[in-house]
Amino acid sequence: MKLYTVPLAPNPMRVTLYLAEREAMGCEIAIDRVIVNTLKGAHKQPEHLQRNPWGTLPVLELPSGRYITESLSIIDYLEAVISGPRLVPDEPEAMALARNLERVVEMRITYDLGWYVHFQKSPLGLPANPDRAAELAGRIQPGFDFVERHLAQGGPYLGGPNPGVADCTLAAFLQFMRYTDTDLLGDRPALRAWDSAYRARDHVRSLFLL
Ligand SMILES: N[C@@H](CCC(=O)N[C@@H](CS)C(=O)NCC(=O)O)C(=O)O
Repeated sequence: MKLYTVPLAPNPMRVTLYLAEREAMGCEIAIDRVIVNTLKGAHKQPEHLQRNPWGTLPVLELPSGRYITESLSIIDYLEAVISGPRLVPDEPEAMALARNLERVVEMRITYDLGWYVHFQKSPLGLPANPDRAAELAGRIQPGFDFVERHLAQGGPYLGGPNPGVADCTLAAFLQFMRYTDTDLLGDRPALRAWDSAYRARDHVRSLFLL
């Protein structure tokens, strides 16, 4: 398998964090990583577009030669094919709650947060739009409130005692937020404590550039 990826970008980073979590759990993972230089526009060149017509990253090339082009689908596939301890629980209710949490984090926070970064200070050089950035910053706040309440009920990870895909997703996008030198976390002590503790762990610390 080959993972086409790029450092810092949040969707590639959520897969990187997912793999680091599985490795830390003792899983053996044989994946070649290939950096596609988005700063030089390599993701929009024919070589990458034949892998993924959307010209985005990450992309996983399967042993069959086919490609998976959505980060969450890549994670689902890796959950299925890499043996050993997994991030998503087997028991149906726990599985549904973990998947639900990940979807809420993505739909209520990280989707808008990604666009916030681009309108605030885009690493890809997209034009800034302070009004759109402010609007998105406001839209994200209820999602952060939800996570704050959620962590106050349990923790230390978003879904309880063990790291899950929701942690990988949120941590990846908070790093992306830091690229803008702005901080949208507000007065939310549980969320801030989770953010610091998640990034400080040995097997992920070196993966965070910001
Ligand atoms: N829904 C996709 C989104 C992928 C995506 O937008 N990736 C970004 C990096 S985080 C990208 O490649 N952006 C470059 C572009 O859209 O030109 C996923 O979850 O993988």
